[in-house]
Amino acid sequence: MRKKVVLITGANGEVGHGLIPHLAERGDTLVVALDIHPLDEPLEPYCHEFIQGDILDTMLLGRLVLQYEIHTIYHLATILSTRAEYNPEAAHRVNVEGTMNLLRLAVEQAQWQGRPVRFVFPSSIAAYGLPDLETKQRAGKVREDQFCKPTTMYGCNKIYCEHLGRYYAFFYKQLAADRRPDSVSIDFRCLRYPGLISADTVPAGGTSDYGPEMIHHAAQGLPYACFVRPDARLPFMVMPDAIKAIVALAHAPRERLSQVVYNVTSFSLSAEEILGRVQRAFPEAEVTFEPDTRRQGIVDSWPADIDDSAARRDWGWEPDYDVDRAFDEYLIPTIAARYRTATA
Ligand code: AKB
Repeated sequence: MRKKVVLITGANGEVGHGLIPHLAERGDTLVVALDIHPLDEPLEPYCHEFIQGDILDTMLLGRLVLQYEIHTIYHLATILSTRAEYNPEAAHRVNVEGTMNLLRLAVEQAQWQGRPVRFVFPSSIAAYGLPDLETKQRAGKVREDQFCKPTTMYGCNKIYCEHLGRYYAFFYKQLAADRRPDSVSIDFRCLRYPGLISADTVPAGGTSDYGPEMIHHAAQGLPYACFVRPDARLPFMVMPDAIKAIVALAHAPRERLSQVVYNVTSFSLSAEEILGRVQRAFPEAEVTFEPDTRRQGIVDSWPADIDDSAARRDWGWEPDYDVDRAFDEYLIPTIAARYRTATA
């Protein structure tokens, strides 16, 4: 008998670090984790199996299917926005072809199992592309269907994969002779994250990274040159809420979901406002603003805030952390303790 499992790709990334312990501790599922990099040791006890490998390796994915009955996939593996600009074609391979491989695996699994396989996909505010700063300032909270003209390879990949998920869920091989209207497919669910900030990990290769980097540098007593202007504004969310959101969407009753893609957010802050909060906690913090016009351009094309009312209405989304609680009860104490322990 093949074991029933949840598959998590990109398991060693920031979201994986929060999601794996959370799912394992729920106790109702076995986690199989996949990442191109080795898994950090503290995550090992939470995984039924860790496989080091590439989502582009179709042989490896084929072996997985032989071994396990996968009922849910959290497809977290991705190359983030800044890194993707250095090698857009490689990013396309991982972000799009990798996602296609997993969608195909999910459809095959669903057909074998005779029931839909849940496919949970984190998209991002990078899926948006606002034409200029003035529009960004005027736009306010942006809905899922507005300004979807991304300027980055990562953003293009994300929005295309949102559409691919919808295609695989509802229209896959729609002209095949043996396709019946009730044929089993995937249950694709997607959320658009804002910039994420974790107390436990530092992101790599993103463009919203100045937020977490500023806090982590200050807590270690390291100088930080912020690569955006003080007035650069993005929506953010702390990692416990990111985990809460993805798990809540994954478990929401199917009949409650009126759309495929949902915005989720917690608070919106400018870089200067982040610095204010950092300086209150770490008065010695040495932060300068040295905007990189090209990375700044990407931030300027992303919305200052997003409208998550559909997620609130359909599946009861509500963040636990507003900006005060995020900094005062989660980020500052956890990050400060982390580096105190590291230097003790
Ligand atoms: C990035 O900056 O690339 C990510 C994102 C906003 O999706 N953090």
